[in-house]
Amino acid sequence: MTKIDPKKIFNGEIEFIKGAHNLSQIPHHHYPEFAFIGASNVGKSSLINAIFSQKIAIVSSTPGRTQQLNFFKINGFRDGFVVVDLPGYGFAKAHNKKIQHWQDTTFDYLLNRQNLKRIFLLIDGIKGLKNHDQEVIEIFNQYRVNFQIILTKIDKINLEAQQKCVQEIQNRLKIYSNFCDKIILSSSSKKYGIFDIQNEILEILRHL
Ligand SMILES: Nc1nc2c(ncn2[C@@H]2O[C@H](COP(=O)(O)OP(=O)(O)O)[C@@H](O)[C@H]2O)c(=O)[nH]1
Ligand SMILES: [Mg+2]
Repeated sequence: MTKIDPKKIFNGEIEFIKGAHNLSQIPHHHYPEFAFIGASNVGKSSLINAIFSQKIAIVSSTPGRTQQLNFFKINGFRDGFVVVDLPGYGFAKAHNKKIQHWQDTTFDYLLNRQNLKRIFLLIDGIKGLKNHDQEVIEIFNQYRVNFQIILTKIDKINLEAQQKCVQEIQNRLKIYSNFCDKIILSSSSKKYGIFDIQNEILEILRHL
């Protein structure tokens, strides 16, 4: 069992490795990876900032870097691990060639990456599971890729609505064998669920 210091990991040094526009630009390395994906505006940048102490998504939201796959190296665990901030989806249809291109690149990455240890799929707690989320889940299912759902912005909905949202997602997704049914409820603004996500990452690292 590897000894891990969460403080060192989640408050430690972060290094921007690369922004990839296509598959050939994706870095080759052996570090374990954790990817974050969700519709645009779901709260991805805010959540990543909350988990990793305000350093990552500043870079990701720099103009020109939002539509690429951003790779960040986190030190403090063996020789490090990598967080991947993926472009947001949810545009009406990928009518635009550029959007289609980075969506293809994103899925090529997600479906084929050997060292990808967990995909966190963010769902807006206010809106619930939308068709575009379901479409992403269908693709994961088709390729037998595991994912874990994080509900965001739960500070905006009451407990009853939170439970209803979780129940609804669980009912709709129980047919999928690759669905990790532990749904994490989170709020970046109120710092809910941040420890749960950090623990999820630590558990995976611990068992590598
Ligand atoms: N109430 C609330 N609003 C949030 C939360 N996280 C993000 N937001 C808001 O949602 C909007 C989109 O957030 P952002 O992190 O940029 O989303 P991204 O497009 O997925 O990266 C912003 O106006 C944020 O202030 C949250 O936990 N609670
Ligand atoms: Mg963002």
